[in-house]
Amino acid sequence: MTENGIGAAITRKEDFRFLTGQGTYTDDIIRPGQTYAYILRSEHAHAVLKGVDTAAAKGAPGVLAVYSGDDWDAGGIPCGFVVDGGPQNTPNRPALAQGKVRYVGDLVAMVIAETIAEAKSAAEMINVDYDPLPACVDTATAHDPSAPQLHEDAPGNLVKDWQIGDKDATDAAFANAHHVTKLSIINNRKIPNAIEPRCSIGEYEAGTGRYTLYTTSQNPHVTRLLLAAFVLGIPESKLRVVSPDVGGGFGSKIPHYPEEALVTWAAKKVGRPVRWTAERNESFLTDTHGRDHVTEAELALDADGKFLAMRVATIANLGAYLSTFGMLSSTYLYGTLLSGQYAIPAIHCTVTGVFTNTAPIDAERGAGRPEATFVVERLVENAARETGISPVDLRRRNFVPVDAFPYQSAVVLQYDSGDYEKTLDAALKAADYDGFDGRRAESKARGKLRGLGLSSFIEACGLAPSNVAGAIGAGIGLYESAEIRFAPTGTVAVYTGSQSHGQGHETTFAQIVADKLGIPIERIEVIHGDTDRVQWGHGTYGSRSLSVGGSAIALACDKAIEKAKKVAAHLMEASADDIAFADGTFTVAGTDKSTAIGDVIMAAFVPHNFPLDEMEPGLDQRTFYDPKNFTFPFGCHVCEVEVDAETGTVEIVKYTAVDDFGKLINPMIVEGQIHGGLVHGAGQALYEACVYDPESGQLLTGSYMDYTMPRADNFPNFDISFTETPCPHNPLGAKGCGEAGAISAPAAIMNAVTDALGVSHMDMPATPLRVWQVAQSAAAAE
Ligand code: MCN
Repeated sequence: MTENGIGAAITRKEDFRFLTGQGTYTDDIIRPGQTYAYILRSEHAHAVLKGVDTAAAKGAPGVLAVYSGDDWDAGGIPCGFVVDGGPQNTPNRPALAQGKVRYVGDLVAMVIAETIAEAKSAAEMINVDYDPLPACVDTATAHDPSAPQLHEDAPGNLVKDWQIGDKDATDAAFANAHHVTKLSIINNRKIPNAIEPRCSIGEYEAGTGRYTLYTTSQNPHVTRLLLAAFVLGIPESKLRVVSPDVGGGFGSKIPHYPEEALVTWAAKKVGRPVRWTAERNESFLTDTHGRDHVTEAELALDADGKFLAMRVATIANLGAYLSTFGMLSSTYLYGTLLSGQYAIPAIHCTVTGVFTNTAPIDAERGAGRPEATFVVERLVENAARETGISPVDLRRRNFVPVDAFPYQSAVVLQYDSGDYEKTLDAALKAADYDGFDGRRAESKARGKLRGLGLSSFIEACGLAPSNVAGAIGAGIGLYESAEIRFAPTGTVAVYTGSQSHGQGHETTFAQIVADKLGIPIERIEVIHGDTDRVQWGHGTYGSRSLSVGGSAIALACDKAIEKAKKVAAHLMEASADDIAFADGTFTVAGTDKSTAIGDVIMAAFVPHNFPLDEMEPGLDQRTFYDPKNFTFPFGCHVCEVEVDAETGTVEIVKYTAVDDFGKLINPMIVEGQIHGGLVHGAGQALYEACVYDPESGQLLTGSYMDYTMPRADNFPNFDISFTETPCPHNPLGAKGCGEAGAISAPAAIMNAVTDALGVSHMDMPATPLRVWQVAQSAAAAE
């Protein structure tokens, strides 16, 4: 193995600049002549916008321009995903509200001034005439005829009624079931809370007619496409989008936001760069939120505990406007995952997508798959408790067997590879499952309730085969690109269409190249995030960067090796067919001739005596890799909690995760991703709740005083290990890992909490107040 190549747990190359404060985030970029934008936002959840008087603000000191919806003359902010190609209600969304505001934080006016203080002061002089309307914030009732209506062209606040699976087969299976387990589930709305707030700087160069947008994006090319083609109506070549270092996103930096359009549009109008940086309260109010489902779910079993069918009906809150990929998480990334690790012959799922007077919803770490896993794993756990079959046995009885792969589920997906018993067995052993009764008794002796919960999860990641993306309604294909460029002295630049925002791509992608080419990792640079420098790419989400983007890099390396073999053959006066390559050295079969890759690279740049009619100079290569299928990582997580029934506090005392991501490129980075994902999922299960006032539609949890984020001292050391079942269809054999923790943890934790409390269900987050109430009721019922 090449030193620091695939499999090496090396520290991250990018961390030196991050840890020494030398990263370049969007807000660090200073442009000559820059101006500052402040966005005046709606204080009402729902109101008619009768007038926006900007006259006084326009005359305020330092002010260069003030715009309201009346001034917005560009296109609406587009939605990039129309489920199944339509029909879908997708009302127009101007960058500044016109006629109505639809959530607290909706954009009403933009002030541009010499300083941010002047912009803010001037915004106070804007007189907005609102006629408040009743707000609709409740997911469960948004579709009721009596609910306040948000959009004229979306009757009943309906985005779309969607379904998947075979209804008749499912109903028939339920009719013959021996036992049916039912659950009503609220999957709580989350606010992603990336550490770096959103920031966008727009710039216009009159001489060339070119715009530049510096922005906090997970997918700069997608932003360029949407902004150029749909909003500004300019050729894509007239817009450069740069996303430098990005400080976390968790999905919230996927969408194309109105603020990005506004600063770019306004830069031409004011003739100077315009910058906008979100304050933390704006992040709470206006970053896209995640989850927010209300679900009725049922699982049908026969007398032997075999699953017969699953029936799920979900209302999914999409917020006030459709965000770029709004409906994707609630439909295809949700309904198709409802088979979990199990062979379930019939599944039927309906999803009713609704508008409400809340911030738009889009992908949030896991995006649909945590919601699906929660439904499946809570149903399975409860079915075990109700039938008296142990949760372990019930899972074993229903797992997709190891010889059934590729496995065609009842909801479209074909699982690539898996060995579910293996992760279950490993997790039970690592968690000392057999010793749990003893630990529970010991907790009881101390007056504490101890519970254990399992989650055997699956996810579909590595988004996505382009033909599937197209078939379900995405406006783009989802291949990924890589270009590998050499310099004469043997350094390598790797241009990737994905966009790291904390995942460590500069390290892991360089490891792939080091491994493939036998070049030291210090001589490899990974470049992303600039549409002028990098070929078209789709960015980072859906844990796709390694399995799709990394595969593209591996294939580009293979192409470069093929070309280099010809150069090496020329240098060593041999036939290219006789050249072998390993660990950075080309050899001629059957001889002791060899030449190092560094010499071959140099020779490719100095083709003094190349047979030019047979071989071009240079080694650079580009690949567009379109995966054949998603990858299907899986695992088994075991959580143990201790509950104090007196105070309602829940402590995670033991967390064991055995995951399978196929081949690991950097086990240390993968562990870090698991840590982050688990904490993300634990946040949803125990701490984080985004709450809007049901009457006024005000966000009640709009600051860290009200919205509880998990902290390091909430957790024990996680026990993390891996099994390795390679992905059979990508060149690395690797599956994605970035979301797994967030997908699995909520179910494992809530299975443990309900086990401790001896109740069949409680809603997330299991806050002390809720747990205390449930514990009191449970005690009273005894
Ligand atoms: N990796 C590996 N071996 C594997 C799989 C992955 O070494 N078998 C490495 C990859 O090379 C990469 C990292 O692990 O360095 C994550 O890879 P992958 O699973 O492909 O996920 P992405 O890079 O596409 O990241 C997206 C995913 C998502 S969808 C969210 S949301 C998320 C996340 O990753 N948001 C994050 N992790 C985050 N981490 C940070 N710090 N900040 C965020 O906002």
